[in-house]
Amino acid sequence: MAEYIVKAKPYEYEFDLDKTALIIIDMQRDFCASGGFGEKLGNDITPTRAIIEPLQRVLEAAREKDMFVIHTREGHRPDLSDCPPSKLRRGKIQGAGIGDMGPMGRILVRGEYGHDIVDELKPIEGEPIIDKPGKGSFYQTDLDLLLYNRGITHLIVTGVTTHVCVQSTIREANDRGFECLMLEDCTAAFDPRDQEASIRMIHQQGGIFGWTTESKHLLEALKG
Ligand code: TIU
Repeated sequence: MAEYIVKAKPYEYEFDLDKTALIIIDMQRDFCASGGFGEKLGNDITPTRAIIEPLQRVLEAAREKDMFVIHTREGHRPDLSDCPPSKLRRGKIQGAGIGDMGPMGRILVRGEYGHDIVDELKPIEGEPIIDKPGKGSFYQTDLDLLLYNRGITHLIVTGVTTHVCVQSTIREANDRGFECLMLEDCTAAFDPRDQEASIRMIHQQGGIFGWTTESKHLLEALKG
């Protein structure tokens, strides 16, 4: 019998604290602040800002329970040598320009102000930050190793954007055998249609990629 049981779709999600990690994907100023990559792609960033508050509550609860917390950031070396030419090219077409100067420094470049995580969700000591060049958090990172070494089998997945980096990460995790629970109100897409479709895609077919729920159900379970 698992330590915690959470009301979720398509059915209850069960987990043990010491085998579970909270992963917070790309809550960077580049996706959640004015002038960043998200906005340069032509999006309204209201939805990505709106999840900061519920996510703070989940982060606080996870820290209280000593749950393993991992943060990720999407971005590249200053010389962009780790950015595929295809990604650079398509970024430019949409006017976003990875590596171009914006109001928060060079877009999606490591070390720049815009690339860093928003103040409200700042990592604390002991919480690894995974710098990733792609959308998925496993691709060309040591995330797998960190999880394996801690004996993590379950991931509670949050962050932005649901249909891009969150979904890519859940799909990668699913193929590696992790049990993923995505928090619907702690993930955001710029377009509500993408949010809705992403949620359905995760939990359909008996949980083809995992489970989804609202953060209140996780918080209720943790309070126990
Ligand atoms: N474009 C978009 O919606 N998102 C990204 O490029 N990255 C993440 O989702 N983090």
